[in-house]
Amino acid sequence: MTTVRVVVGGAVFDRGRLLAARRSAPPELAGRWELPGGKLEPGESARQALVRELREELGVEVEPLARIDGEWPLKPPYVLHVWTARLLAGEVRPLQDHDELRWLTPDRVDEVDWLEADRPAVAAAARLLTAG
Ligand code: 523
Repeated sequence: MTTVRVVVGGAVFDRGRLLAARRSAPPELAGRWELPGGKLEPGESARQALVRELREELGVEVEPLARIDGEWPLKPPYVLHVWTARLLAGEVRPLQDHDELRWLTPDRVDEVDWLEADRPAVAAAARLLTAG
């Protein structure tokens, strides 16, 4: 039996918008958009992993807020969990893994080509933003 391993993605909010990040690698994912994040390291909580990944990839500090209900399959043994997060400090820059970043208002989240696994969480995040 294989235990699932968690990849955490951040639905990062700032001033009523959601952050979308375009992957630059690997080739099969390049050009697709995601909620930025990555794999949990041993001993790390999802919140800790999210803070670390967004610091490394985007150069910002975030505060994880709450998990969005659900778990979405990735390449086994990985599954995607998504947390909402608030931008605390810094300006997002594509330091690693991404070549473009975009802040989307909730009515415009469908304008980018999200990775399949991210779509339900993106829709939920947009509903949260719309509800204010
Ligand atoms: N996804 C995905 N959506 C999403 C993320 C953060 C990741 O579908 N929002 C997928 C993409 C990869 C796998 O999850 O197939 C691992 O994500 P990755 O490469 O961002 O994780 P890292 O950065 O921890 O990976 P390593 O560079 O391998 O350590």
